[in-house]
Amino acid sequence: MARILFAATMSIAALFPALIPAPGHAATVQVFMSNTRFCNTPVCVVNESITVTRGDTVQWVYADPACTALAALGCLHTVTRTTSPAFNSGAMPGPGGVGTTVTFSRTFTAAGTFGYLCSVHGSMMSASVRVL
Ligand SMILES: [Cu+2]
Repeated sequence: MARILFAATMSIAALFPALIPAPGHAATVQVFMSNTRFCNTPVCVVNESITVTRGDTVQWVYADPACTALAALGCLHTVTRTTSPAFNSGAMPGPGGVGTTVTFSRTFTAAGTFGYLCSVHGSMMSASVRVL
């Protein structure tokens, strides 16, 4: 019975590799939001995409010290993808002062490259998550 179960599991893994979770521990990988960009370091200069492993969680961190809670529209951001797998942080206001962060997280379970943008700033503030 165990042999049959093992063989069946292996066949499913061979046919549908994207459905089988990657081995190892899932990680949380941060993407930072500042200067109307998404990037991999706390202070953004240009948009940067990120590569993660299936099962990992991406946590967007909005900690731009130039934006405070009552800042102008330019400090409002979203993390938005409208096609599958869709996700939307909703409006993320300014972090409310240095030392306070606003975050949004999503776990990626399927392989692929998933573009997203800030719905306030459009393509100027856009990047992608590549899931291996
Ligand atoms: Cu934005």
